[in-house]
Amino acid sequence: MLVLGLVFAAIPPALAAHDTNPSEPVRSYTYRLDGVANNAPGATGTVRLTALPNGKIQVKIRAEGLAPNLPHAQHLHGILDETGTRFVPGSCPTIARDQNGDGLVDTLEGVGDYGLVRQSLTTTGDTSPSSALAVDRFPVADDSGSLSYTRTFTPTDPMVWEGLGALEVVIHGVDLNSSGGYDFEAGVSPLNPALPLEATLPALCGGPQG
Ligand SMILES: [Cu+2]
Repeated sequence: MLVLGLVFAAIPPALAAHDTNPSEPVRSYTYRLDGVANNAPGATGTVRLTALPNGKIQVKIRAEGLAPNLPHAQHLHGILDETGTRFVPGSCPTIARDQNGDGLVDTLEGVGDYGLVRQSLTTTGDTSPSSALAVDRFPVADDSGSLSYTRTFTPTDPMVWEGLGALEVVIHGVDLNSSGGYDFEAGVSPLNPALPLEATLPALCGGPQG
């Protein structure tokens, strides 16, 4: 009895709910990724998010027009409802969110639209929000600014699996002055002054409401 209890306790509620319906279809969401406001003109892409029956999530991204040969932090962002137990559909910020008048929408200025980081789309290792700025574990765009990414992982929180269709995909990193690197000419990141604004600026965004 004790062993059985432990086994069941280990199954995320989202999965346990599906025990009576083994034919539950795989949920999949495909979005276009568009440049955030005026941050990254010419950047574009697509993403496919899939909630697998085993509680894992598969993310497939193809993007182009990004800063070449530079790492691009990328995340699933989400807005929780007032109960804090489920995600409500997010959206992508427009230039109307530019509060400091610099002509850009930085990561924090967009947070009201897409919410906080819920999952870090790293290439290896941890995918939790604590890896949000793990720049050495994010995909690097190639010579022509293209990026492709596929990873299947167990989400940090079962809520992410359950609410996958409400989350936004955000890809960061813009080389504003085409210097070939992320530099401090445009200032520091609002997330961490040790990082340039360019490194965390949202470049592409896509989700259930654009
Ligand atoms: Cu992000």
